Amino acid sequence: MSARPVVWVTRRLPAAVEQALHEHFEIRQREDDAPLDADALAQAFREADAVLCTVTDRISPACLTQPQRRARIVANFGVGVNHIDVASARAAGVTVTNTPDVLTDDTADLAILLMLATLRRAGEGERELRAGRWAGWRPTHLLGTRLTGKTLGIVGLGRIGMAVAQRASAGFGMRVLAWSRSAPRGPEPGVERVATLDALLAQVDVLSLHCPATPDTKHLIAAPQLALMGRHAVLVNTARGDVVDEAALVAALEAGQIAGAGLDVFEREPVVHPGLLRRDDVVLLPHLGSATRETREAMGMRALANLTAFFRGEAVRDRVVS
Ligand code: 8YV
Repeated sequence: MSARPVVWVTRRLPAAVEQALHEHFEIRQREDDAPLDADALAQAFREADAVLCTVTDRISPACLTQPQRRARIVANFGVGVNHIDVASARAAGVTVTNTPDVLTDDTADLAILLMLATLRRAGEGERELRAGRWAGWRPTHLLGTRLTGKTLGIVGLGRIGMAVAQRASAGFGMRVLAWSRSAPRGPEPGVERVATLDALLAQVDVLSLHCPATPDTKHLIAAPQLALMGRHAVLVNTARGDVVDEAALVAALEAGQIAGAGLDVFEREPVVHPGLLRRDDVVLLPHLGSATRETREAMGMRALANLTAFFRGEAVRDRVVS
């Protein structure tokens, strides 16, 4: 039997995905699901023809440019590739793929969940109830803010930004404004593009981030931008922690410059700024954007499809770097 390509799979994946991977490839994987450290990752690139990685793996130049590297493709389980040194991959001739489309709906759903949870004080209410502090219904108890009919500002109008826009406009009658560096991919029904980020910030009730993390978007939302938002406005981030200056966000919340935040991603995951942890006006989730059984399985199958196409010499659907 001809040798099957060796694939290092850095984390445990849904069972159906692992089974399908075993059918096509010789799999190297840790049993215990602990993330690989820098040395183990570099070794994986020496041992395997491909590395199937996730957001918890820092794919550094040391992995990609080492002379003993065997891997020719990095298949990312996820759409964001900010943890991969894409420039080094390009220079070294290593293909990088991702898993777009399949996680769009779940991530957009989670953004809406965070908008509602933040404005309607869901986290605060649940904490109160579980702590036995709920004294019963009263007309003025835990009053939040209505989402329906408000103005949403979207930063980054790609697939996920557009899916959030549709939900907000069709489901919640929101006015949807967007600022994006990318040109429209097609019609953008229900969305008004705004020329500058500053103009967007000044108008929003809810600001929702959907841009990738790149050197250009690092701390895109920092003290000056938070100062432009209204005191009633809330920030929602399901994109990447790096897009927001977390220390500036804490300062803005403490100063009452904005009303709250709903966050699924953080600058130093899994560490969360202590200033966020002690606030009641923020809702914090542990990077759950794509975390449904359906989507995690679809992401795995998409990564598998990219790998099989690559090793068959066929067109690879989701090439980030060729
Ligand atoms: C993934 C994500 O769960 O796809 C992304 O970019 O942020 C998440 O939905 C994560 O990247 C897994 O690697």
